[in-house]
Amino acid sequence: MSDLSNRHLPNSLGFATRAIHHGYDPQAHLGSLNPPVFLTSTYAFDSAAEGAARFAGEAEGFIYGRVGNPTVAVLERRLAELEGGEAALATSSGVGALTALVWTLLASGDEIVADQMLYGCTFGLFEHHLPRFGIRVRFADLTDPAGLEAALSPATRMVFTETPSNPNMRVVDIAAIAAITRRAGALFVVDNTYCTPYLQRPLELGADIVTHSATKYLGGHGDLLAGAVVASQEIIDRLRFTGIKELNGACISAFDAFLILRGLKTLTLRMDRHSATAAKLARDLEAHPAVAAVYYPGLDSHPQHALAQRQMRQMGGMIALELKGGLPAGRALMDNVKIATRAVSLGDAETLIQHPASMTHATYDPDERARHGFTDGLIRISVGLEDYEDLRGDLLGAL
Ligand code: 4LM
Repeated sequence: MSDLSNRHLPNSLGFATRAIHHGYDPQAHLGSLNPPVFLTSTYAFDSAAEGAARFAGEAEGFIYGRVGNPTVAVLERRLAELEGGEAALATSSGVGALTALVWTLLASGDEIVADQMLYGCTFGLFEHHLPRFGIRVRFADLTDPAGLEAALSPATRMVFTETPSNPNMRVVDIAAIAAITRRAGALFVVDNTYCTPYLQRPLELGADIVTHSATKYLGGHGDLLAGAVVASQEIIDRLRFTGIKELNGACISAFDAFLILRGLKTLTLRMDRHSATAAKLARDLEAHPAVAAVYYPGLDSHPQHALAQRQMRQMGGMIALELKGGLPAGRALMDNVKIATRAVSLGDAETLIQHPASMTHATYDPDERARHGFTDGLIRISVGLEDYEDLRGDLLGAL
């Protein structure tokens, strides 16, 4: 979908400038600095013939809200630009983006190879539900490219990873996995939720498709649910006109698209601050005698520290840790904090603390947790935008 308000900026401009301006021209909208929120479900056609031409893809113009909206189109242009992709599709949630992807691009008999550690509901979709539709998911340790080689089969159509992985912060070498996936003739999908395009651009490293939960850092304020896919125009057209239009209907509201555009204006500032505070807190936590391990790619102790430094602009705002006292100590930490908020989700201004095994990743049963490699004692922190000294005092005091 396109409209006439597109503003083409020279791509020599920096990330923050493009995050604020790309894809919207105020002069095309009565000078309105911010994109208008088009609260409409449908669009009037000039004539019967013109409506038919829009449906046939022979004339430009919006048709119906499930497949496009001018406010949403600004967001889609901006996300495509920031990820370095041809086109983008915004969706009603991150899970809506994933189901649009698998239901549009895969069929019964196809296989996915996925990294062994995924967000709980992505894992649930892949392990517990896709087999009902004849799609098999083989899990592999994609931090080792040999793990991918071993899991590929002639039926592999898609390779899927998060990096860093939710919740335990493993880092996957995007360029290495992309090269193997391409040789296998499959599509490589990277869920870039934890990094955002400011910290990591998977398409530039050879991935075919990027997905997001825009609920998190892209929106940035914990006040909406949304998702996105960035890929070639051909793939995005299929997702829009089949995936969203006929399969899952997971279209985003114009108002939520507006809120994400507002969030994007401060994305670089927020990610700089999330990353700087998390880097300091990770070191503080690692030095504390009650802490058994801290998983943060910026730490020298992280197994993929060097890779993360090559692949990511900064190390992001997510930390996972295990305490020497295991789960009871983790629960006590969660109960003792006063500034950090006990809540799932991530990427908000507020620091959020939660227990993956019983919350975001409760979709893994105990055997699955053991097989997929994360422990009952793991605690996850989404470092917010509060003052570092206050967060340090809160977390170390609670320990
Ligand atoms: C959470 N995460 O971890 P929606 N991809 C990744 C995610 O972390 C999530 C989604 C997709 C959490 C939610 C409660 C890497 C979600 C799914 O929640 O459907 O927008 O995104 O705390």
